[in-house]
Amino acid sequence: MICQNDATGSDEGGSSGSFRPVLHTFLCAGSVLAHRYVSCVNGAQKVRARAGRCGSLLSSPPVLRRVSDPPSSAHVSVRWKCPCTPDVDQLFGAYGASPGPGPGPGPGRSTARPPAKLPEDEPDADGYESDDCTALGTLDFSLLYDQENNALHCTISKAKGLKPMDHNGLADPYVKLHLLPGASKANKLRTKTLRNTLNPTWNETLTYYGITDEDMIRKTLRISVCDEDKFRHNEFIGETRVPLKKLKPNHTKTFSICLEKQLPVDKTEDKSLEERGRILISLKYSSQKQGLLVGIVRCAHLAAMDANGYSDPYVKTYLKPDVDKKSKHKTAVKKKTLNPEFNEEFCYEIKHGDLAKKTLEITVWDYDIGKSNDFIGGVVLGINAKGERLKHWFDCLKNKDKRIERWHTLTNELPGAVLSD
Ligand SMILES: [Ca+2]
Ligand SMILES: [Ca+2]
Ligand SMILES: [Ca+2]
Repeated sequence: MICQNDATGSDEGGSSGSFRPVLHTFLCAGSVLAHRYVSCVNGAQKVRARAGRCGSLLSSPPVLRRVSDPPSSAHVSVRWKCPCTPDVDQLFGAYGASPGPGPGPGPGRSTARPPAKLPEDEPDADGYESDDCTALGTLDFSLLYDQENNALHCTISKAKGLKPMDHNGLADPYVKLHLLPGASKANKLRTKTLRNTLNPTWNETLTYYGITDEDMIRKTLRISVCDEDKFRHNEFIGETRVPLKKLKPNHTKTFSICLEKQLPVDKTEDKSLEERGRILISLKYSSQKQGLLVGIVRCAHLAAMDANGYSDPYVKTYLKPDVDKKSKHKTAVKKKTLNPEFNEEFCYEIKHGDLAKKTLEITVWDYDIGKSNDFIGGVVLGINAKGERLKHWFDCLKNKDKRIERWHTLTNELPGAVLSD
């Protein structure tokens, strides 16, 4: 059967037939997801063809926009509703963690215009409930999720009345942050140490980059205060935990809490997939180049794979299935860093209609001299992926010639991947 997608053809010409190969493929595979995808794309194509001078509106369907985004001039008063939106919502709603807008409320979703008078610095009502309050001390901090830049800013202000940990009746406190669940090394940030005090003032902001809306629903920030010791192990003083779903996007929340004893690690934590850091990937299907442009922008908080506490990261990409073994691309190696910037882009020449069947596999490695390189982590984008990974792939397929950049979590395992360098 030959159903070639006419790559150079205009949108008007036979748009209803242009996706038949994809439809055929997926119907054969019995994939409901794919069927929805195809009907969605077809629908969007038809509308685009009919749209005439409204084309600019349609080139960025609102399904891609966060509701909290400030309206651009093209979106001032018209909220164009893609006929496929219900399908898209249904598709992604199944994964429960879609950051995209849609009907109905959902966790991590903000309103288009937040109420004008939200209290900016409302102390956490849950504070001061613990019996350990007087024993371990209190901690003041504030958290801000910057949704647009995928950053979680944690400002550690001060502690008061910390438990004495040293012979001189004082302590040398610092604050440690962990994102749970996650690999400890890749997720750990800390303040400086302040010497000989039980009432330290840090006023230090620690930032996690590459935080997604999915993280904000799923993750908990663990904040612990420790005493630094020169000649023995540092000692734990107390901690607190903040489920990130308690935070509203783009809204600073101030906490004043009593430190608690070390809380047992949640047994329900999924240990099978360990987090190894974050990667910022851009995708664009270029109709001019007839190919998928994969941008490896940068990584953040990578796991350390060398004895010096760093890695020498580089990134490899494959577009699978890779029958000709020609799909491998590699970035340059960045020496001794856990936050490398790559800014490299690879082009996979492929017809748009064939792309839906493919899977993009991205792995991050630590380059080592004299032995085989260490696998740091990876991520797979495709129609069989879930959550943000599926949504990114889907948005790329649906929006030709639009560069879409998203953060993804790297994990220590890839489904079905053969990990060899
Ligand atoms: Ca000490
Ligand atoms: Ca190594
Ligand atoms: Ca190395």
